[in-house]
Amino acid sequence: LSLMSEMRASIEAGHMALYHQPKFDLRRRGVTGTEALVRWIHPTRGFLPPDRFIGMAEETGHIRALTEWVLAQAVRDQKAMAAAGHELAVSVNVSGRLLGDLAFAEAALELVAGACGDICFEITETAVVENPELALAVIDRFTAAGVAVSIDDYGTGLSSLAYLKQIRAGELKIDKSFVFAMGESQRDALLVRSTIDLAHGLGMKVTAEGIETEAALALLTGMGCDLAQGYLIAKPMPLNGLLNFLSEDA
Ligand code: G
Ligand code: G
Ligand code: MN
Ligand code: NA
Repeated sequence: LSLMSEMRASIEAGHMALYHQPKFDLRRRGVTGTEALVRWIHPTRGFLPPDRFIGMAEETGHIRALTEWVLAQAVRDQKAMAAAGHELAVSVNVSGRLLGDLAFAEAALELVAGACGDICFEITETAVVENPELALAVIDRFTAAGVAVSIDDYGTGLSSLAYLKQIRAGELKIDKSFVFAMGESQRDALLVRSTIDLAHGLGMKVTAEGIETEAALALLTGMGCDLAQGYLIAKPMPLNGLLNFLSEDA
C-alpha cells in the first residue's frame, strides 16, 4: 500500500510510461491499431509491470486518476502516430470498477473528444457481471459517443451469453490462454473457431491475443479472425519503438 501512496505523485512527476502493442489486420496485412499498456518507471523500485500495481490501484481508487492519465497519453500518442503518417486506432484498458463511476465516464468522454482518431475501450466481461445494469448503461453511453468497446480476455470469466447479447461491443478479444493451447489441443482450436463464428454472427470483429508462432497466425487467419496481437508481430513498446517498427514495416 505504500506503493499506492506514491501513485498520484508519480503520475504528476511523469513516472508513468505508456507502451503500445501493435494490432495487425489479417486481411489488410498491416498494423491498424495498438493496445496501450501502462508501465511504472519507479525511481527506486525500477520498472514495474501493470500486474504489480493495477489490482492495488483498483482497490484503493487510484485507478481513476491512472486511467485518465493513460487516456490523455493515448490521445497524445495517437497524434504523434498520425503526424508520422500512421492513422491508428488506440485501445485503452478500462477497469471494470470504473464502469460504476459516472464522473469517470464523463471525464473519459471529454478526453476522447480531443482525439484525432478512433479510441477503443477494452473492458473485461467480469466487470459487467459485477454490476450489470450500471456497467451496461455506461457502455451504451460510450458507444453512443462513438467510443468503440471491446470485450477483453474473452473466455476466462463467466462468459455469459446473456451479457454477450446485451453488450454493444464492436470487438471481442480471445484470451491468449486459448491461443497458446490451440496448436496442441483440438478442443482449444474448436473453442477459438466457434468463438470467432459467434462474434461474427453478433456483428463483432475478433482480435486474437498471444500469437507467438507462425502456426498460430496461419490457423487464426484460416478461421477468419480479423486482428492479431502477439509477440510474433511485436511486443509492447514505447512510442518511439512503435514509430520505428511502423516505418520499417511500411
Ligand atoms: O502490459 P502487460 O503487458 O503486462 O499487461 C498486463 C495486464 O495489465 C493486462 O491484463 C492489461 O490489461 C493490464 N493493463 C495494462 N495497462 C493497463 C491500464 O492502463 N489500465 C488497466 N485497467 N489495466 C491495464
Ligand atoms: O489486457 P490484456 O490482459 O489483454 O493485456 C495483454 C497482455 O498480454 C499484456 O500483458 C501483454 O504484454 C501480453 N501479451 C501480448 N502478446 C503476448 C504474447 O504473444 N505472449 C505473451 N506471453 N503475452 C502477450
Ligand atoms: Mn487488454
Ligand atoms: Na486479454
